[in-house]
Amino acid sequence: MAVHGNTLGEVIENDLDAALASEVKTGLVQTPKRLSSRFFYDAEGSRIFQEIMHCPEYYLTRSEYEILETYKADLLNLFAPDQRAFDLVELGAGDGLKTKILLGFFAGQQADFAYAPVDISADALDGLVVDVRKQWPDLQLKPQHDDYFNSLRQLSTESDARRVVLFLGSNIGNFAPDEAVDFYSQLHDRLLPGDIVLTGFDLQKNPAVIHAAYNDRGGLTRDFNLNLLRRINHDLDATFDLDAFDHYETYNPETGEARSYLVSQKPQTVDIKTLDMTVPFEDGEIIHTEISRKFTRVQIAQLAQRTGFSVTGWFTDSKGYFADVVFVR
Ligand code: AVJ
Repeated sequence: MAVHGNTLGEVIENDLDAALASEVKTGLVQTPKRLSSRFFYDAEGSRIFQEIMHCPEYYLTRSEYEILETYKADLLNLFAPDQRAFDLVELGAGDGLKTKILLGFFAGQQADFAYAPVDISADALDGLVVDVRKQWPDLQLKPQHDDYFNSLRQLSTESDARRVVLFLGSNIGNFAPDEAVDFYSQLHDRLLPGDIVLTGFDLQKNPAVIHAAYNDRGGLTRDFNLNLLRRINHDLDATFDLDAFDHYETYNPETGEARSYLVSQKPQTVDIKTLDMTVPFEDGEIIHTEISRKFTRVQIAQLAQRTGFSVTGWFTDSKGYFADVVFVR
């Protein structure tokens, strides 16, 4: 990993490029074809996601914003009942819009904490760092450009500070059920007794409300999904015709899974020049790109129990759409 003449940031960037190449190489020869949603977040993808968070159908952000605003004092009491120092590690921080509610309140209460945002998007992370430095110049800031699993390995248990891990925004919804169990098990291994994980879970509700959130009339979710093809064109010198694919969304209320697909609008072939690959598509053929899982209260309690955590706080918005849940190691 010690590559001379490269900054750490560039090395990680190259790892992520290599990861996209291997995802395309394996995902587009499978049946059905698939590409992981973790590759949505280049600069343009992060920008479109910020627009989604403001769109009328995407209730998740507003629900969680309400929860954090309403319960920020209760959360601080859970994180630092004894005024002890804590490290606030945020996985998938993005633009940190919601977290800033907590940062502002905690700073105002003179809480003794450092903020360590982690994100796979360098652009989102850079923006967040500039912003936080400007608003709270005295706040200790330890940004990390990485994916969730790598960042877990970096979770330091060297200092006496309690670790509080934030995993907000229903990012957990992108995991398959066994991946979620694996993720919390790994967190359990890395943390010490008394450490905390605060997770934002989108709850199962009227299926029409959920379906609309991923099929907005303004077409933002469509642009977000199609941006993955634009990114592959750009990063891997490919020839996807963005007008020849469309966005398709399903929500299955029996499984709690919203699924996003890209659908080929005609028989066509796409060249991926960097990988020396030609990919054929039939008319109507799909690429599966994302799962956004919705949870029941029972599933959340079981997830905690199976991975060795106790649930010590449970906060929901006034509509009961979303829950921010406190797990203690
Ligand atoms: C950022 C993963 C929480 O699944 O709701 C938004 C991403 N996808 N619209 C979600 C997303 C389509 C979002 N997460």
